[in-house]
Order: sequence, then C-alpha cells, then structure tokens
Amino acid sequence: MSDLFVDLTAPNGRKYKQPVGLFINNEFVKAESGQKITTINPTDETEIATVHAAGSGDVDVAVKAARKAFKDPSWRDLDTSVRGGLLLKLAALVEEHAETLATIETWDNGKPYSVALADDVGEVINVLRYYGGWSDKIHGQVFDTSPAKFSYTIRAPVGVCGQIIPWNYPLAMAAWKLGPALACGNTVVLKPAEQTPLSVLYLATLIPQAGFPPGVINILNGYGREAGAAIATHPNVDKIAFTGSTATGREIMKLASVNMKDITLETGGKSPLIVFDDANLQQAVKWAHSGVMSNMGQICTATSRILIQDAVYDKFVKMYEEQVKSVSKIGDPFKDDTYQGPQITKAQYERVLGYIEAGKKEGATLATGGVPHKDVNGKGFFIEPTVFTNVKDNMTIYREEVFGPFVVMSKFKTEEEAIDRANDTTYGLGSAVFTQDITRAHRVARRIESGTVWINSSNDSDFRIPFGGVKQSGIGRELGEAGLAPYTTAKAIHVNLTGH
Ligand code: TXE
Repeated sequence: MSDLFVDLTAPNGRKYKQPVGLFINNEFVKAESGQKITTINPTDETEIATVHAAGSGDVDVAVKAARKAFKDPSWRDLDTSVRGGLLLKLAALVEEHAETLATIETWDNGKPYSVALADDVGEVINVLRYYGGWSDKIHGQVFDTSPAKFSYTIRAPVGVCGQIIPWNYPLAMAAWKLGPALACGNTVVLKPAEQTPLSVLYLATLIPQAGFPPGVINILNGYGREAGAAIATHPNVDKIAFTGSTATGREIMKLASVNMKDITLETGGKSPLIVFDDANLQQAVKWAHSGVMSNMGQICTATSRILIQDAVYDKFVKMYEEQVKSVSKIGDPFKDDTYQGPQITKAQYERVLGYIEAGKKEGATLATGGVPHKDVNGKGFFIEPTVFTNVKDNMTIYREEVFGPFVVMSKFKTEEEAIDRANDTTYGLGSAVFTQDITRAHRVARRIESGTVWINSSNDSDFRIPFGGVKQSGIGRELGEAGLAPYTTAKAIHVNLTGH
C-alpha cells in the first residue's frame, strides 16, 4: 500500500496524498511491468513523484476488468438516470477537491494556478455535469415501414473504450473523454500522457466515492509506445478516442485496424486568424494574443497563423507587440500575476527553440521574443513570447504546428486571397475571422475548411458545442450532443408483425 500513495507538499504549501499506482477495478495496484516514470516540475526541473507505468500485461488486466464491468448488470442494466447521477456526483466531488486538483495540474504541467482552477477544473465540472444530464436523454428511432413490420433502433454503447490523452490539458481532456463514454454506458481504459499523470490519478481517487462500479473506469499511466500502443492494438478494445499529434494519430489508426476499432481522433492544427481592414483592432489584438499565447501556446486550436489585410498590417503588428509586452508576465505559475508558465518538457522547449532558429534562417522578421526566458535560479522551460512577421507561405514556421508561445504574421490584399491562404494547410481544426461586416463574416466562415470558426474571437470553445477537425486535424467530434455519437451504435431491431 505504502508505495501506491505518497505524501506530497506542493510548492504552494498544499499537502495531499498522491496516488502513484495503476487504477484498475476501483483500486490502485502496482504495475506488473515493474516500470516507473518520474514526473518533472517544468518550472524548476525538480522531480515530483515516481509513478507506476503500465506494460502490455497491465493493459490486458485493465481491459479484462473493463470488459467484465461492461457485461455486469450493475453497470449494463443501470437505470439511465442513476447512471447520469454518478457523473453528477463525480462533478460534485471534483468541485470539492478543486483546489487540490488545480494545484497538482499547475505543479505537473506548469500552467498558471488561477487558470488551472477556473478554466481546467471548471471545464471538468461543466463537462461531467453536461454529460450526466444527457445520460437519460439518449434514445433511438421508431420506423413505420408497413403493417408487416415494426422497427426501432436503440443507441447501444460501443463497449470497452480505450482513451489516450495528451499533456496540455490533462484533467480537461480526461473529462472530455470520460463524460460522453460513461453517459452512454461504455466502460473505459484511459491513459494519461506520461508527462502529466498526477492530476488524472488524483481524479481516480474520486471515482469509487462517486459510486461507479469496479472496472467501469480504469486509468493507467504509461508510455505511448508501450501502454498506448497496447490499448490501440488490444483485440478486446472496441473503440479508441485519441487526442495528440497528427503523427501519433496516424499510427493509432494503423494499430487500431487489427480488429477494426471505431476511432475518434483530435490531432494537430495550424489555425488561421484573419484580420480584415474594417475589424475592431483592439478586439482583434486581444483575442489574437490569447488565442495563441495562453496555455504557453500549447493549444491544439491555437490561432498561430495570423493573416492581416494590408491597410491595417503595420498598425496591427505594433498593437500586438504592445499587447505581448503588457500581458505576458512569465514566471512561477503559482504566483497570482503570472500569465505564462514553462513549456511542458525540455523536449517541447527545445522543439519551440528549434522553430525559432528555423524562422530566423528562413528569413522571416523576428519582431519580438525568440529567446528562452530564465527564471531567477536559471531553471525551467520558459520561452519569451515570440512573434515573426513578414512570414512567407512556404516557410516551415508558417506550415508546421509549433505548439508554443509563437505566432507568425503575414499580409494579404483581398478576401479571396485570405480564404485561399487560410485553407492552404493539411490541417483544419480552428480558425478565426475579424470583421465588422456581418455578411462577410458569415461568407468567410462558410468557406474556411476547419471544424470551428470563431467570428470576432478565438479559442472561445464551449462544452455544449461540437469540437473537432477536418482534413488531418481529426475524425469525429467531441463535446455537445455530437460528442455522444462516437460512443453509441444504432442497433436496429426488426419485429415481424405478419404472423408468418
Ligand atoms: O504527442 P503524442 P507528443 C502535438 C504538438 C506537440 C507534438 C508532440 O505539436 O509538439 O504533438 O507531442 C500517446 N500509440 N500535440 O509527442 O505522441 C502519448 O503517450 C498509442 C498536439 O507529446 O501524440 C500521449 O498519451 N499512444 C495535441 C498521447 O499519445 C501513443 C496535444 C499524445 O502524445 C503512441 C499534444 C503510440 N504509438 C501534442 N505514441 C493536441 N491535439 O492538442 C504516443 N502515444
């Protein structure tokens, strides 16, 4: 028992018990693999905790538990309102433990505490409540074909769902995956990212308290290539839901083909933000800044490619630089006035610095930032918010997802050119349009190839509204009513009324 929980004191003084085992059948257990992963505080590069890491044998144990729970009447036959009630109870427990969860999120991930508390933990509560409410409102159709036949569909759960999530929003991504899967009556094996397992494991402690039967939710920390791949290939997993890089998404599609798993993918992006010359520039600058600089730029829908109409280009760039200077306070994420914490890992930090070098080499203008930011003791993976202007469409920094506090700006002349260039990408996740012309706003929104278009805002997502990508940004939708669809199958039942 002792090595499955550790007593920790976070940098903000909060003391709590951190689970470090694999969560299977409503209990924390050791990994059979014998593997462990140590998580690092990205703010000062110290070790936080060492957590058990699942191998394929552990995944097999968890999948068996999930399959057993899927068939067990205590879950399978549960009244749908009672099932929804479990999600509501979990939401209430998250609310009760909000400060501990936000503390762990900030410690392990580096995002500002105020954001972790209000936005990330707030999102978990909203999403669990929202899908708890859906649980007893999911129904099929009745078909009036002829007097000879009566047919109907029921929306049956898919089965055992493997869910693989990234490190940029550990708790929120867990809620996006768990909420709809559980509302529809599935069981789950969820793998957090190996860089940020701590908050999701703490969330696991609340699952038995909420009343979920053993095996319904299993949470396994582990490496992607081992535990993640074992989930994706497991013959007894019916569905995979994944959020992460496009390269890994593609790999998961291949792995999941072994038994033709149903898949939902939410992958990378290089989302455009278009500023027309009639836009309210103050408003455009505010959203264009938060749309890529919040969460240290580690946002899948970051509007990281800003296209500005020529008449307002110089003015917009100047105002944006001023916004960066006045808002982007970098440093200890536990301090109240910090806007930007560190990048998640040394690898991500180096990756962003690599793109900065590429931008300089390719001849773009480095308008601001472009250097690491060192904390008082010289530690941490901090990067100054970076703006490149005069960026050409063939440059790497214009085409590839950087996933850091990094934005590229380019000038356009006409609406047609803006739309063509916005769509000139293999991605299609988010986009934003700034204009005061209501007709143009909707006209452009219809033509941009992306799962989401924000008019006069950016990254203003909402748990009630579908979210996902087109092109190589993903398959399927999460959130909103549309987020239920991947977790049910329409099962057709035909009744012969002829008597022969
Ligand atoms: O992502 P991975 P990484 C993008 C972003 C970032 C880049 C690399 O551009 O710089 O991806 O990040 C698991 N089978 N995004 O390498 O590998 C892994 O353990 C099964 C955008 O960290 O996609 C983790 O749980 N699973 C993105 C999850 O996949 C595997 C958020 C994501 O890791 C696996 C994160 C495998 N073979 C990164 N390999 C977004 N859309 O928001 C890895 N995993």
